[in-house]
Amino acid sequence: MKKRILVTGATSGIGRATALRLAAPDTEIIITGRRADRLAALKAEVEARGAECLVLNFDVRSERECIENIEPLGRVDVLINNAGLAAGLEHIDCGDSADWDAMIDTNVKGLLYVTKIISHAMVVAGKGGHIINIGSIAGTEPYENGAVYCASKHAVHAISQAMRADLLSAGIKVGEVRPGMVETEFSEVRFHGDKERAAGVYRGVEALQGEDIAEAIHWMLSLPAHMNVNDIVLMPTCQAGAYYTYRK
Ligand code: NDP
Ligand code: 8X3
Repeated sequence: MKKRILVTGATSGIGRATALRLAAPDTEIIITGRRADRLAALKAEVEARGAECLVLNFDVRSERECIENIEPLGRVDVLINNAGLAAGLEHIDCGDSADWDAMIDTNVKGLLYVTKIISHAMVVAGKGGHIINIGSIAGTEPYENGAVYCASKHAVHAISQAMRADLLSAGIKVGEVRPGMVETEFSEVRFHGDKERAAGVYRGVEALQGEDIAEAIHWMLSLPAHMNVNDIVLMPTCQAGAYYTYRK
């Protein structure tokens, strides 16, 4: 039986790289996101690696859409909770509540909606499973201008630890990957499409790439049944924390 792996937010960056890294003849990769054209193109790439591929085009902020798309799947062996964003970078007194809603609704509530459906199916099936949440160094290091993004990733960190305990007796592994700077569309999204400002984030540094995070996820999934990686923090060599980046 093929291993069924669902990756949220597979249209770009870390999610896209992960879907491709995990694609193999013994897997079925379920790719999700809002941009249907990107999903269609990725499906062809995943299938070229010998995997089966199913596309689910929905918005994780809608619990109804999550239920309609995910519940009919039945068994899923691996869930990569990756869909997420930062929106805006300003002091709390100047923050935009639409940005706050987008981050909380996606990074926290969307992750919860997807996780509830899949973990419930895993518990009922009684065959274990593996869930990996993409957190961030922002999940333990709150930084200036990032109150709500950091709060959302603190929530992911707390949820990851609590759900590991909740799902322990069902033999479901729960891990978290907490990256530092990864060069994806993340900054372009954060700055509402301002490509030049986004490029500035990665100027003078060799940031991580989505493929680097995918490699860590592949390793976590490859370990024997009795081994679980709870938490992994990955940064580029030029970064030592949210406040410490060496630029050339
Ligand atoms: P990208 O912007 O490149 O990718 C984000 C992905 O999330 C896209 O596929 C996007 O798909 C999806 N997504 C966003 N909102 C929704 C939504 N409402 N419903 C469904 N899918 C959604 O960024 P990254 O790859 O960098 O980000 C992936 C994860 O990694 C995020 O959780 C982010 O917080 C985290 N992270 C990123 C870091 C970085 O430096 N880049 C560092 C630490 C953590 P679509 O728009 O098509 O719906
Ligand atoms: C993304 C990395 O440093 O912008 O989670 O919080 S950072």
